[in-house]
Amino acid sequence: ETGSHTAGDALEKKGKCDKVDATTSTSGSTASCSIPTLAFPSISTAGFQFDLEKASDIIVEKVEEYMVDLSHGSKILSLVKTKAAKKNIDSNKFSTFVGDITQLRSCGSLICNVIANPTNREIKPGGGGVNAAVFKAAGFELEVATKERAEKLAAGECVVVPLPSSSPWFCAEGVTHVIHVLGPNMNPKRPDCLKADYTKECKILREAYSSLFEGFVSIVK
Ligand code: AR6
Repeated sequence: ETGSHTAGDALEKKGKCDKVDATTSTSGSTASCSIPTLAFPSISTAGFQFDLEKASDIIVEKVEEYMVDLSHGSKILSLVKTKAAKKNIDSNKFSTFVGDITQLRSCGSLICNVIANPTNREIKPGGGGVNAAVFKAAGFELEVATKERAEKLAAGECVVVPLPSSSPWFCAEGVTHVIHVLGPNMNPKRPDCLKADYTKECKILREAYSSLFEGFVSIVK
């Protein structure tokens, strides 16, 4: 009963899914058990154009801090995997997976009931990437549940939103919670770009992962 077993099964099936990154923290669960499990993508590294080397350092640092298993995939995931191996992070507890984060169970045989969503400041649907996919999969129920808890996020913050059981995503994939998290933006075409001030941005990305993992811990408790 290990996370790496789960990740291995999933990796064999990845060809059926779209090739997008989804880093998953398995917390030691397998596809057949109900221990809360968090799936999170690499925050800020696509729409928000964060530097991959710096982002992968921060993911590994935060994963090590919060102890979670890494496997393989795209550039960001292979950077994370290599760096995690150098730090001897327990691969039974944290894995990476390449596939659509909204179809982890149906496409990857991964049970992840908590999904992290790198969102925008207004926590609104659309914009592309994970945020667009998550709001589409979860339906209007997620929009309503989100508005009840938060209107806006500052960079580095997150909000935990229980997903109503009436949501199609709850039924199809067993997702019970979404954690919206706002990462730092390095994309000049998006609002609030800090123009490659990486000292400040790295601090905010660290805060984003810390608040994400704290949010997950609050669900587990
Ligand atoms: N499943 C798994 N991983 C994905 C998926 C998916 N369906 N789609 C993208 N990725 P991004 P950001 C990977 O852009 O950089 C939105 O417009 C992607 O390859 O979702 O934090 C929001 O509204 C990358 O590794 O998030 C915000 O305005 C990672 O997920 C903004 O983009 C994160 O990419 C947030 O940008």
